Amino acid sequence: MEMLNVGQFELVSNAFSFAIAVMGAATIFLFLGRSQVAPQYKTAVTISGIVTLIAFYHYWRIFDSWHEAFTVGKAGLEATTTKFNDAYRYVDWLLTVPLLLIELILVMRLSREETISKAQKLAGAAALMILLGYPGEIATDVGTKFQWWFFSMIPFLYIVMSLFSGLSKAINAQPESVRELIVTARNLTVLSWCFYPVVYALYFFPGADVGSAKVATYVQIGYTISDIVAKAVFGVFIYVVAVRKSETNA
Ligand code: RET
Repeated sequence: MEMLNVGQFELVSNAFSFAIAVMGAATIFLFLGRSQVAPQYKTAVTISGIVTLIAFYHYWRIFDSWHEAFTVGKAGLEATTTKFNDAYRYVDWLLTVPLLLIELILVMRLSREETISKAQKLAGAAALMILLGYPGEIATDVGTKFQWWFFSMIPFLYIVMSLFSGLSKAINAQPESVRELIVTARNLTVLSWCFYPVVYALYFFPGADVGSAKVATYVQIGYTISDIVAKAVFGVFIYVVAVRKSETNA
């Protein structure tokens, strides 16, 4: 791989550090906010807090791994013998992505059977999507990257389609005062999730080769911004939905 320059190294390092702060703060906010919502929404808010807590831990590890992989020498950035560990990110997603979907379903208060069946299908597809993406993330040639991207897109599109078609019935059954919020939560989920396959695909753009330091920098920053939106911003949003639903007794 082409060596990053010091500026790129520091930019990514600062993005990771920012993510640690956001995830930590969101965790505290969500755990404290639990007391503000009706009992039937406490689980959804707790899950939000657990998602940001898991991310807080992983960003800490990612930050450390980044600093172990490079040192700033007199002549610029140097690679150490330790490789940056991309697996922290994928382990994080493997845990948090199914949880985020369950959270979205829980806040809708569907029947028990519907909750279980939707949660199983969506969480299973989400886990499959992450597992299929990993071999491509660590691959060093575009062909292999593309192949796993394609495989991973299948469960991804299944999830997006289920969120739009399968859940629309459930959404229409929501009390009017919160329907719009739930639709926004669903849209925020889909929108924030769409960034991930695009960030991954930056390597496929014409002129961007797999070894490029610039693309590697964009990918790390792209995933970090996406994670902040998908976990912390989304978590706070779910909290707002829960507060609103608690007020209207829905
Ligand atoms: C990968 C591989 C390439 C194809 C696709 C991907 C999708 C990743 C997604 C990740 C979502 C993560 C979230 C984390 C927040 O906690 C794995 C990059 C489709 C959608 C929401």
